Amino acid sequence: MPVDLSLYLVTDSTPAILKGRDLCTVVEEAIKGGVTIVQYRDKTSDTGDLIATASKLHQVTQKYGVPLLINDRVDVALAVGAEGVHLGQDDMVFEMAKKLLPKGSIIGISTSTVEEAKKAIADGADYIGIGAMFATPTKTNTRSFLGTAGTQALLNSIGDSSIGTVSIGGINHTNVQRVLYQSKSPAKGLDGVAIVSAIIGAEDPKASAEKFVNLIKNTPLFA
Ligand code: TZP
Ligand code: MG
Repeated sequence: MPVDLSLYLVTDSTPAILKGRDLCTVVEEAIKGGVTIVQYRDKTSDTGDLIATASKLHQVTQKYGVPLLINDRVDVALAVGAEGVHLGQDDMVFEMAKKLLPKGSIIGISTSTVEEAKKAIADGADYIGIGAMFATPTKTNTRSFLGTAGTQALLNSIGDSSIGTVSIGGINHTNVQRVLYQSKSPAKGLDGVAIVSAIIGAEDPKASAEKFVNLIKNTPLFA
């Protein structure tokens, strides 16, 4: 069964976003609100802490049957038995990750160009994260902002590939329908949106996720 990418939560542990709250509690609330997949992304913790947090998160996600992916770190995914990984262009190459992870693991790749997207498809990735959609304080080393037109152009180049697609970067309640609707290309639409601060940083992560679910469901032509 293909993975449900429709409301893809990416975590953030920085104080500006998490605001001293417990990450596992925030993620559990978000799942109760309708998040369909979770990526643990933590650019600062050391390996021991990454494994400890990933393991706790996995207990939460497993309770709800939601896949947990680990950003950057195949070793951490293996250590906690996560459902897969999300890899950027500078991380472990796809072939190596595929070889190391158990059969059936989910591998997603960050892409911001047509070439990167085509390579991910040729490799056999499960999905691509396309970004950044808009400028965002959550990730400041972004190479380019695609906007809906750039995202649509990239989707156009994908043709009839069955690879999953999610847009990431600066997506919130106000723009999510525009992102899904305006990015739709004749070749391919987006399968979902990846959100960090608009859910993790929300005062009520469950209510925020619920609102996203409703907006996504009611976006014209989003199937
Ligand atoms: N990759 C591209 S933009 C981004 C990542 C991880 C951060 C998106 O965060 P937010 O808070 O949803 O704008
Ligand atoms: Mg990375």
